[in-house]
Amino acid sequence: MTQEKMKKIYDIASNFQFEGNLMFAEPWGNGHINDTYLLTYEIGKMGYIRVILQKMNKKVFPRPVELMENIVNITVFLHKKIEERGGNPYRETLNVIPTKDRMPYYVDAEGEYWRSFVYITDATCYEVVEHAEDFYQSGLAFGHFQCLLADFPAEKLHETIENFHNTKVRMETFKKAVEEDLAGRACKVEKEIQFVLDREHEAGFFTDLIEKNELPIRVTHNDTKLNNIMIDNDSRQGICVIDLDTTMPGLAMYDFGDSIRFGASTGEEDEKDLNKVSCSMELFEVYTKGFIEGCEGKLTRRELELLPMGAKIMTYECGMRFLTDYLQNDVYFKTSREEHNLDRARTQFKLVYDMEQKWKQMHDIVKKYSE
Ligand code: GN1
Ligand code: MG
Repeated sequence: MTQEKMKKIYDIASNFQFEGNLMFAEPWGNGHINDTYLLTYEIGKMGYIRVILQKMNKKVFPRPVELMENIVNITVFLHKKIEERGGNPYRETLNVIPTKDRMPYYVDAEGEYWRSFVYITDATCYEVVEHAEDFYQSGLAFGHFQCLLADFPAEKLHETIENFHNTKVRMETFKKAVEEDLAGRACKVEKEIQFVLDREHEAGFFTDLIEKNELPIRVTHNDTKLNNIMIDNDSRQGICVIDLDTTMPGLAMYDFGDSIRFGASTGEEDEKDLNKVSCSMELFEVYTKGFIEGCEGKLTRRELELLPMGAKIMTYECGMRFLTDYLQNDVYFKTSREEHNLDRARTQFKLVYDMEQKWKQMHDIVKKYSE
């Protein structure tokens, strides 16, 4: 970090209810949206304490006040539930650290919004599944998260990003991006554009069912990547679900599907060598088992049947979003190389294609755990 950036972080940090002396600040994690830092404080003779400080992305989340209201409501609700069940509410949910003015966010001189969370020690976020058991644990934890929030008053939640998993609307945005071709890149990705268009008839699959009131709307996380879960280093349990920015009313299939697209892939999300990318049926199976168990019997027969569709549509949608961003000159997701978004889009399309080949197998696996 530059000296200037470091100074800025120190200034921002001084507005929060932190105690002790700030010793270090370092960039943290691999999120594509917000800027995250890990701060280490020394408190007298008690040793070191760490906290997370995060600058929220205002372009992606235009209403940060509403967003933080959601997060406070969700985390306070989870904190109580976990306590009642005899768990550790400082490890099993995020906890917001307020500012000195007792606000859940701080607005700096440039109008940027910052927030802070208790840091969860001795736990790790993984970018790829190293042990199948960890992926099972993440399924269990995301299923459990949905379950804990089953009686959360959903009407209290603001929609932080409108139409977030409305694949039909995502398709319209994609087609507009192709037409406008702002970055002049469309000619380089004709094959990928065609891949999306060939499957256009599936884009409205879930939105149509929602319109017809055929599926239960639940409070879902909506961004259930493996790296949005912390796995305890000792017990190897999925200890805490993080990145709650998109927790909103949604479908169980979204949460199942987004986990599969990221965690059941044999390659990283931005892998350039597509030969390394496929949807592992072994990983699909362990996640399915974990997620269904974590939901504690709350999923309806129809929801269970639609889990494979959730995987396919979430992967398709995400690939479409990466390609849209590539066409729009990389304005949404953080990138660190010229074709980063294109590489990401390609892995997603490879996965969609692979799922299409393994469609029957995916259904058989879901059936096996749905009895
Ligand atoms: C973003 O913030 P992060 O990195 O967990 C994105 C997700 C995408 C994901 C792709 C608010 O998640 O929707 O699926 O990147 N979050 C938002 O890796 O757009
Ligand atoms: Mg994240």
